[in-house]
Amino acid sequence: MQATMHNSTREQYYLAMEEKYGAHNYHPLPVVLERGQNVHVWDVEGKRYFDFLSGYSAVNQGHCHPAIIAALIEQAQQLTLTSRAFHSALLGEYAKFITDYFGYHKVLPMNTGVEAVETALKLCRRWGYDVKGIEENKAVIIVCGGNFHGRTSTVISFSSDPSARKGFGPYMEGFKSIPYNDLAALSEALKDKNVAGFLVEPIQGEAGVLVPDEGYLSTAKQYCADANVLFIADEIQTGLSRTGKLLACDHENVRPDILILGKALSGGTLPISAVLADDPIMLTIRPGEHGSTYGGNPLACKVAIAALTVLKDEKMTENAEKMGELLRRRLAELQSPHIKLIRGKGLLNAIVIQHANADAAWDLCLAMKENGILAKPTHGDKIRLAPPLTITAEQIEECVQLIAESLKVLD
Ligand code: IF1
Repeated sequence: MQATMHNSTREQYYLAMEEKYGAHNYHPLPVVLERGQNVHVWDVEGKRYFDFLSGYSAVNQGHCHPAIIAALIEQAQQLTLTSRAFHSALLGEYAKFITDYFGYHKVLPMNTGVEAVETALKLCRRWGYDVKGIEENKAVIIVCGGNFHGRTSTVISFSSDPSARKGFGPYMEGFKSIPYNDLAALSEALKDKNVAGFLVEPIQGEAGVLVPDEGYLSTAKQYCADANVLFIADEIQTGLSRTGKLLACDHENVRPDILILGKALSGGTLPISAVLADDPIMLTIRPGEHGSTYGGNPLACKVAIAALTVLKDEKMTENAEKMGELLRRRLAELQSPHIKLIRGKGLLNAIVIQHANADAAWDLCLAMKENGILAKPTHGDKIRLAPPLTITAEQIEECVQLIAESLKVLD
């Protein structure tokens, strides 16, 4: 059992209630939060923390961004849900806004990220049959080892992580897994004429912020085009300015055939996701063939417009680029014997811990919590460092000092 620090009575009260009445499907850091504002969150004892997880990149705009909350409140008092049985004034406005914003013909609005991934897979298969001419039920979609695309039964079917898929079979067919960042493996897999698409994270988040080689995405896109295969980018975590470009694919000027967005599309207020594609792909799904109760609801439309607007108006992409450079540089200057690697793009970064103790990353996160900065390990020895994109240089400097102080716990 990993060590947890002393809990206060209020904290103990909330932890016990969650333990007793909530499913045990997570192992959170022992901290109970009750307020968030910009780069900070506060626990039930009123202690303030820098949030270096940002809701796994759902809070790029900072907690409770005033313009996003204002849009949420205004629309919540007007009309929240019509279902798609009827039209709403907001959906057309939002569809035009987001397709102009990213440069695609059409958008299919969904809610959670994994629903958008599932939607993209269905679109890809349908295109494979109706346009590419693949024999019915024979479509294959290439995925990468180390992927994380969500937790539905289909999506975990092609996960390479035993903890995500074990005991949830039988699994969905029609997926071929290849090593990430391996163009030879992609080229080989694309020889199969039944391949309809290639689903890839431009940077693998959960795997520990794995940044592929320069040129990987652009060459992969070219290979897919040559093989008449759809390049599907899952930008749920890497998109929306997180990596210092509007989309991580923009680092290589790659335009995905299908673009998947989620998380920060709502600025961390409610689940909003989207699939963007051009007509030859999007129109293969016809009325009544796909949807969801909340997909494209007026509240989500209004909030998403506000969330996308502030990214641009407040130059969060540029800030992510600059602050990410500063963060990685300052971390390197620590020359800590406990940090094996520092990697990332923009403000999607991770440090890889090297230490005899297998719980070192967890212990470091506990020490960081005590020092007022929240982060959590991924896959044991990696700690994701991903603050909101509104963070300032002074705050980066302060946080690096807090991390330096915390690293002493590993001495
Ligand atoms: C958890 C991970 C991150 C995602 C990408 C799709 C989805 C996600 C690239 C699905 C979601 C979340 C899920 C959340 C923790 C977090 C996560 F650790 F699980 F893997 F960020 F890396 N594509 N990622 O990152 O989106 O359906 O959740 O809205 O499940 O614990 P969702």
